[in-house]
Amino acid sequence: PVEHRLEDYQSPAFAIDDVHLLFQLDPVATRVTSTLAMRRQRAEEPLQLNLENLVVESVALDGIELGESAWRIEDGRLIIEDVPERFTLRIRNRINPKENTALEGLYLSSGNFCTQCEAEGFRRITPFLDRPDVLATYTVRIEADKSAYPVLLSNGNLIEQGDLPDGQHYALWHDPWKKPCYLFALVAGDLQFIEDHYTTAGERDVTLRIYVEPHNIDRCEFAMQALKRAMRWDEERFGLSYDLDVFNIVAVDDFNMGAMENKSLNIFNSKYILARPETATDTDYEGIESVVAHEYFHNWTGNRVTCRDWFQLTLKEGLTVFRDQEFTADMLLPSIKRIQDVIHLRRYQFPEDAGPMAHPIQPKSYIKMDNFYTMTVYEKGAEVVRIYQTLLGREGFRKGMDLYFQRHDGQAVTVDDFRQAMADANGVDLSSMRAWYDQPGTPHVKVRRHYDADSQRLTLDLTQSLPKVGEGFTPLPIPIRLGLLDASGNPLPLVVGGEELGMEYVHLFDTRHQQLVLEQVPEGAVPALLRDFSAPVILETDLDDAEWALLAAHDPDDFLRWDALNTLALKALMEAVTAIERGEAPAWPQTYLDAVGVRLQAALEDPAWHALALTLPDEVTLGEQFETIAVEAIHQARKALQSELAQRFEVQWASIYDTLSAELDQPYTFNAEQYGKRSLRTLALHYLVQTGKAKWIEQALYHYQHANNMTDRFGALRALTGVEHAARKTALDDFYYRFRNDPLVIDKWFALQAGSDHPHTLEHVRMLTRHPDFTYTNPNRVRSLLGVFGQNRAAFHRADGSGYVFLADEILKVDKLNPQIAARLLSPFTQWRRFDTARQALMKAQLERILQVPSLSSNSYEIVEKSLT
Ligand code: HT7
Ligand code: ZN
Repeated sequence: PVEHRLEDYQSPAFAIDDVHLLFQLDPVATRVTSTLAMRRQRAEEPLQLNLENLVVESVALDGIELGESAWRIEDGRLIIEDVPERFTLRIRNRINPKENTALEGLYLSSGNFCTQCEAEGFRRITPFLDRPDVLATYTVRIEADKSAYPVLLSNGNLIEQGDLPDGQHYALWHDPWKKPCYLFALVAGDLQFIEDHYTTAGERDVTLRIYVEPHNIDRCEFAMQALKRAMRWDEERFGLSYDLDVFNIVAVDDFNMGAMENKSLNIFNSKYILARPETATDTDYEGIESVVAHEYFHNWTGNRVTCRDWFQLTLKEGLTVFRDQEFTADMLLPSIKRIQDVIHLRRYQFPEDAGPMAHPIQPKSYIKMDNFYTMTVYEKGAEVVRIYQTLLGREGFRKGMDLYFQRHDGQAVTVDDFRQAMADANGVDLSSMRAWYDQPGTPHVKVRRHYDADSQRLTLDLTQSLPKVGEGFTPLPIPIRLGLLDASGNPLPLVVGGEELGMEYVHLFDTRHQQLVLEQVPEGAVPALLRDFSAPVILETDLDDAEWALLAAHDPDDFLRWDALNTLALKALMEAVTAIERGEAPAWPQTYLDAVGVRLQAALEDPAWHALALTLPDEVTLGEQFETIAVEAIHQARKALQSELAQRFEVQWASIYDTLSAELDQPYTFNAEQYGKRSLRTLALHYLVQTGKAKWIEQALYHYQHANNMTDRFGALRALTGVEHAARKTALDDFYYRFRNDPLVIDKWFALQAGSDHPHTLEHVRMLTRHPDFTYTNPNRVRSLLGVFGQNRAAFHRADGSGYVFLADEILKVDKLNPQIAARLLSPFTQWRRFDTARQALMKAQLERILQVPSLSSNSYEIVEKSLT
C-alpha cells in the first residue's frame, strides 16, 4: 500500500473548470459520461486521472475519439500523455452500483441510488482529479426508469425535467458554486418528501425538503425544525446565510458514517433524521439536531471554503464540530453540553491519542484517508478551535472568522490560513498554536502549590509535558481558566503582580515550566483550575479529597463542579481497583460518599447536571488512569461502587424517582427540562435495580411496559439487561416483537445485548450474528452488534481470549464487504499493549493472524500494521 505524505503536496498539474455528467442509471450497469473542461497548470506533465472499480469504455479529446494507444490505465490512474493547454475531455465508463458493498461512490440503499464521495469515492464514479483542491462547476443529467426511480436529485438547482421513451425520465441539475468532487451527490429512488421554507437575513426564500422512504414520512419533522434552527443560529452567531434556493436532505439506511454535507444535497444515515417519541430517545433527538446542524454548517466551513488536501481535514471538521457544539449548547444547556463533550473526549479521544494510531490533528501521512476521520481530527480539532475562542474572546473569534471568509471564500486552503486569519483579525501573533497541529498525544499539566502564609502568596508551579512525544516536544499554548475559593467555598478575587484580575481569568501557560503567583490569598484557599475545560489536557494537581469536595460543592463553574465530583469518584474507584487486586474488599472514602449525599439532597434542583454528576466514570475512562488495565478488577470496582451507592442511598433514589415520575406525567417533548428530568429518573431507576431487590426489578419492568416514549422504555430495558431475572427476557422479547419492523430500534436491541455485562454476552452475540435480522452489509447493524461488543470491556476481553478470536473472525468477514467499517471495528485491538501480558499475547496473535490474510483491505492493513509496530 502507498503512503501519502503532507510534505509531498504539489498543486494539481491540471485544473478542471467545468464538469458535465450524464448518468444512465441501472442497478448493475450504470453508464456515466463525463465531459470535463480542462486547463494545464504545469508544463510537460501527462494527464493522470484517478479511477477505481470502473470500466472505461471510451475517451475523446476535443471531440475526437482517442485510440486505445493514446490512453492507458495504470495503478489506479487513467493516463493520457499528450494533451494541449486547454481541452475538453469526454470519458464514457460503466459502474456496478449493486455490487458496491463498500458504500463509496454510487451504490444502492434499499433499492435507491445514492452516492458517497468523501474522501475519495468520486473516482469510483468516473475518472477524475479526485482531490479537494480541484474546484469546478457541475451540470448533471440523470436518466432512469420513471416508475422505479421517480425522484432524481443532484447538487444545485433543478434546471429541467421531463419524460423519455420506454418509461424513462430525466432531470437536469446545475450547481453554480465551484466545488471539489467530494461534494458531488446524486440520489434516485422512490422517495417522498416533507417541505418547509426558510427566509434568510438577505430575504432569500429557501425551499427545504427532507426525502425519505415512504414509510418514514411521519418521522422527519424534528429534523426539519432542527435545520431551520441551525440556519437561523448561523446567521445570528456568525453572519452566515444560505446561498441557494433549495436545500435537500435525503435519509438512507445504508451509510458508513453519520451524514455527508454534499452541496445543497446532504445525504444522511437515517439514524440522524428519523425520530418519533415512540422510537427515538432523547440522545437520538440530540444527535439528530447536532448532525443536521453540523452538515448544514459545512456549507460555509468546508464547502464555500474547503481543504487544500486531506491533511487539512481538521480545518473543516474541527471547526464544524466546534460550531455544532456551540449550537447545541445554545439549544440545550451550555454547561450540560460542555460536560457531555468532555466525557466523550476523555472516553474516546484520549485513548486514541495515547495508542499506536495517535496522530496530530493535522496528520502527516496516511495510507487510507478514511482511517483519519478520527476522534482526534474531529473532537480534539474542535478543542483546538475552542482555544482560539478562549484566547481571543467571542468577539475576537468572530472577527477572525469574518476575515477567514473574506480572504478565502471559493478557495481550498490550509489550517495555517485559518490561524493567520485569526491572528491578523486580532493583531496578535498566534504562531505558537502550530504546536497543537503538529504533535500527537494529550498534554499533561502538573500543578504543585506552595503557600506562604506570611506574604499571603499562593505559588502555582506549572509543568507541561507531552508523554507521547517525549522530551523533545514543543511547548503548547494552554489556556487555563482559573478562579479561587476560600476555605468556606466563597469566590475570591484574583490578584497577580499587584493587578486585580477579577474573579476569574485565563492564564496562558505556554512554556515547559512556569510559576503563577497569586497574591492576597488567605490560608486554606483552593484554586479552581481549568474551568469549562479550557484546554484538552490531563491535569495533575496536588488537591486532596477535601479540597475536591469543596470545589464539587461550591465552584461557580458547572463544569468544574462536575469534574471535581468525577475526580473524587475516579480516585475512589482507583483505590478500589488496587484493593480488589490485592484480594481485599474495597473501602469507600467518606468524603466521596458525603459529597454524593449532598448532591442527592439537591438533585431535583438541577436534574440534568445531577444525572451527569451521579453517573460513575465508565470503565474505559477508569482504565486510562492505569498503566496496565486490570479488566476484571475495574469491572468489579465499578459494579461494587454502583451497588454501594444504590444501597446506601436507596431512600433518596426512590424519592427522586417518585417525584420525577409525577412531574413527567405529561406528553413527551424533546426539550432541555424534560430531557434532564428523564435522565435523572432513569439513573435513579438504574441504581434502584442495582439494589438487587425484586420490587425494583418489577418496577423497572412496569416502567418498561408503561412508557409512552423510547427514552423511558429503553432506559428501563437497559437497567433490566444487566440482571439475572426472568424480567430481563420478558422485556427483551417484548421489545423485539414490538419493534421488529423498525430497523433503527432493532439496532438498539442488538446493541443492548452486545454491551450488556451479563456473563454470557459473548455467547449471546455469537448467536445474534445468526439472527435473521443480522446482516453484514448494513453498517448500523454491524456497529450495533460487533462495534458495541468490541467496546464491552468485560465481554471482549474475556481472559481465555475467545472474545478476541470471535471479533477477529467477524472483522475478516466484514473486511471483504466494507473495508471502512472493518477498519473501524479493529479499534479495540489497537489498545493491546495496555493489557496484562496474557491478554497482550492473545490480542497480538489475532492482529498477526489478520495481517496474514492475503486479501486484507488497505484500510484494515493500515490499522493492524501500525498497531503492531
Ligand atoms: N464530512 C463527512 C465525512 C464522511 C465520510 C468520510 C469517509 C467515509 C464516509 C463518509 N461519510 C461522511 C461527514 C461529516 O463530518 O460531516
Ligand atoms: Zn463534518
